[in-house]
Amino acid sequence: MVTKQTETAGAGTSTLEKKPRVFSGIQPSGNFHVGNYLGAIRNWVNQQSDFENSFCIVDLHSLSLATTRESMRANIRSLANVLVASGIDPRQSTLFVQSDVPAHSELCWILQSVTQYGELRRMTQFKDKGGGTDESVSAALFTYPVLMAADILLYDAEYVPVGEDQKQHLELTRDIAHRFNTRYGDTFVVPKPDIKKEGA
Ligand code: LTN
Repeated sequence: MVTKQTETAGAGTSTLEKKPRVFSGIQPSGNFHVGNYLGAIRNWVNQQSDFENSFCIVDLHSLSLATTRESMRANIRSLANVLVASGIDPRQSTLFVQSDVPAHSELCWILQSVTQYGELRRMTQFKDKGGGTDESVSAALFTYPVLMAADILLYDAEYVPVGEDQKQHLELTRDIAHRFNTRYGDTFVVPKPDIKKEGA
């Protein structure tokens, strides 16, 4: 696991701790269960003091499957409640809703220009949800992994806690970051997955 970096400033009168940045995303899909807690949230809570954390309720991702305005609103609110009740401390970490920050959508568009059609078509989660066979799935389901890349790259995150199911998306994020940096100059931190065995 990652160790903290400690920087000593000046003549040693003040010590500035520079913690690695971590970005975590969770969908307000309305089916929060104990598995989410054991697999992800518990770890998020436990490593709050070791990292500079952003916890994001990714409502724009949830729009990729049909929903209603009422359930979206209710799900965002109840997920925020669950996260705070589980021990995510807004004084220590940043907890926010994705759609409140327009830069996620903006960067998503820009990153689409360095993402290949074939890369997205090969995503197993896209195929599992009917992509490639069901012509009526949303285009957002197709570009979903690019929005996820935007989430992560926007915050210079070094680590992203992910389950096995999101490993392929994180690989793509790394490829996109690397391709952008090669084409336009060093811009994005290339993030690493933080995969926990326990609860996976
Ligand atoms: N795709 C993820 C949710 C998610 C995410 C992210 C996770 C959206 N953006 C950025 C980590 C980092 C999921 O369904 N679990």
